[in-house]
Amino acid sequence: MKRDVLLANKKFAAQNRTVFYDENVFVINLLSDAYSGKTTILKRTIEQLKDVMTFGVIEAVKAASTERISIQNVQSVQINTQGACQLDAKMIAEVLPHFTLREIDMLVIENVGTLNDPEPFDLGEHVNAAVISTVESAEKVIKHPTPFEHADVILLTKMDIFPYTGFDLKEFRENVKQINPDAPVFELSAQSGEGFKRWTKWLKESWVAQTQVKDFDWT
Ligand SMILES: Nc1nc2c(ncn2[C@@H]2O[C@H](COP(=O)(O)OP(=O)(O)OP(=O)(O)O)[C@@H](O)[C@H]2O)c(=O)[nH]1
Ligand SMILES: [Mg+2]
Repeated sequence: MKRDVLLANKKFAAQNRTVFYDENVFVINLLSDAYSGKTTILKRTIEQLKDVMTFGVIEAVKAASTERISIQNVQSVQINTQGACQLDAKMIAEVLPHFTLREIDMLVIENVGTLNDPEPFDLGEHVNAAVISTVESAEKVIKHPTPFEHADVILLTKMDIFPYTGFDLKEFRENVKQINPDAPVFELSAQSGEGFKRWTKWLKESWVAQTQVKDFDWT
């Protein structure tokens, strides 16, 4: 059963990857527990890079009543997973026709789900970003390692309140090194903007490396 689900997902993920390649869209998948700070990171990232590239957003929610993301000049679509804890590649494939993809450089997918979940489904994305905030526990990285093990990049957010939350930064850094030593880690505050210069630079470089961006102005 599980194998069938994974096989079906693989087919749609490959299909999505082909679409992203053909349309030259760079895709990032944000994964975290509820309220970690995905939407706030997404908005600040777009704000910071909007003069350099164009964005699209897929926002996954578990309930129909959730307010939609609205960012000026950004195409966005909301997916209601009807309670499902994570997006799968078919859900993404179904909404792609709602976008004018050739006008989008970077598509940001805000996933739903908890970090307790099994291995995240491949959606056809280029970058998997696991997000954790300083309101959570540094232990989570080893207690619920799957999303961190599979991450291409790890974002620790809400650094502005880190002095008050008791979050053990040293333990977090050690745990990340143990679980996924190759993943770049960015310590951010989506509220103050701390760390965003480095994070958006990394994102731009990944975009350039993985798509056919031409005449890119590095200034
Ligand atoms: N202090 C502080 N608060 C933040 C930061 N980022 C987000 N928040 C707050 O944390 C709460 C959750 O942020 P969201 O960005 O909505 O988190 P989310 O992961 O998108 O939440 P869901 O989509 O509901 O799972 C909000 O009240 C934000 O204002 C940050 O960097 N610092
Ligand atoms: Mg959100």
